[in-house]
Amino acid sequence: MYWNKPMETMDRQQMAELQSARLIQQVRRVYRQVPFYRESLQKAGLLPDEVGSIEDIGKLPFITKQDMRDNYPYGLFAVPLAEIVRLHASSGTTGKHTVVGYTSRDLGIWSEVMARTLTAAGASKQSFIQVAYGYGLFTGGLGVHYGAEAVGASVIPVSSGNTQRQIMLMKDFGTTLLACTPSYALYIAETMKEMGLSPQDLTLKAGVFGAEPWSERMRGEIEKALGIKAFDIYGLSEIIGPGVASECPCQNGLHINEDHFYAEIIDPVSGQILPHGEKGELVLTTLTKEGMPMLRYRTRDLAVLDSAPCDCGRTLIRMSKVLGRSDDMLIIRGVNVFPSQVESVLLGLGETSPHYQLIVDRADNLDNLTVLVEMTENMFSDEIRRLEVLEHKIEAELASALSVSAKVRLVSPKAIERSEGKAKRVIDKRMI
Ligand code: DLL
Repeated sequence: MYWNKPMETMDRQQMAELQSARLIQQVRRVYRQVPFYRESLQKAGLLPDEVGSIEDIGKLPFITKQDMRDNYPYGLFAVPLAEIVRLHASSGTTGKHTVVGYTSRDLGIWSEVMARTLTAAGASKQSFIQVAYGYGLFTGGLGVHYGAEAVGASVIPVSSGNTQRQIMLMKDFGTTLLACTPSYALYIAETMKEMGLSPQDLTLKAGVFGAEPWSERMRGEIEKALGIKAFDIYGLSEIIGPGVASECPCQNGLHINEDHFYAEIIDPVSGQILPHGEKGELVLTTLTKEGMPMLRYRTRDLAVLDSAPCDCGRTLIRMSKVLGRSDDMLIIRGVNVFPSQVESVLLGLGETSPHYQLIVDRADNLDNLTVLVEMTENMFSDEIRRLEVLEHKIEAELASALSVSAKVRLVSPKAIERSEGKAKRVIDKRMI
């Protein structure tokens, strides 16, 4: 059940020593090779030699997505371009893509951490792994692909989309592990039902889902609809792609591959490091990456760290599920609203389908929030009166959870556009 037992179960003291040695090396290297880091350390009045252990990490300045944009495309690379063997990019909602580059050693590390991720979800040489994350500049497809090959599983590189064919392949090829976004997993389950197939018609055992936030309730829905165990996997292109952290069978937090990625939680406003157990913004440092090292990257993802031992035997610290973003937060009539809060309310009530979308509009300088919620097939034939009662009930729950009023509109099944990648949860018309 481990891919790399010595690393995954390393004594904490030994891990700190390994991290210290790697950080010292990384800081010296970027100071020499990357003008951006040299300048930012100089601005902070810090010499590379003043970082003598992992405890000193707080002395280093942060790096942000804006810094990546400012250095587009190759300004943050720490090796000659001839050493770069792969480029990926993530699409931003604003402006340019952020570009990341890997050396061949970086690709080896990526395969290693993805092999750990897949092994923790039960994968082995016997597995058939269907990769339904998008292939291309997005890191999901190729990230899982190389990890699955490292494990020695049979990889089915189908990419996202063409859902009926996905299901046919799962059935005919005997897929045992599915990799895609959680929203696409639900869509696949729905399509399966329409095709008259049940989980018993397939050989699926597990799924590794990530790239977007999802709740415990949504996990329950996916596990039930597909008859599998659903594992949360976390990562971001800036750091490596998927493979930064992933769940073990205890499903109680995601183990961070700390020998390669050092995690801190900070207060998003003051930038102060917060103790384990407190919620804040996750900051990640790559300890081994050569192509584009990241020192204290502000992910904008909100999470909690937990260093208590885990029943699975891994000593790697765990991060909670991503609890929101410090920036995708919507401000509606002055109140901070996270789409994940709406999801918890809907799934908590359990009377509708889990598909929803927030629409924010502005009329007469006043923000209006409308939440579209899809009905299930059964509800569709219900009388209007009962549906109105349900709309009001959801509105009341939302008002108390969000501290801002929202109009709820039940829409027919499938009315909300499905995504084969990350779900689009918010349409903010105020921007236009
Ligand atoms: O989404 C990498 C990935 C691919 C992770 C496949 C897992 C599976 P980006 O496109 O750069 O990379 O987006 C990174 O997605 O900062 C989070 O906000 C969000 N995210 C990723 N995984 C999770 C997760 C990939 N498990 C951004 N839960 C991150 C919640 C996630 N949010």
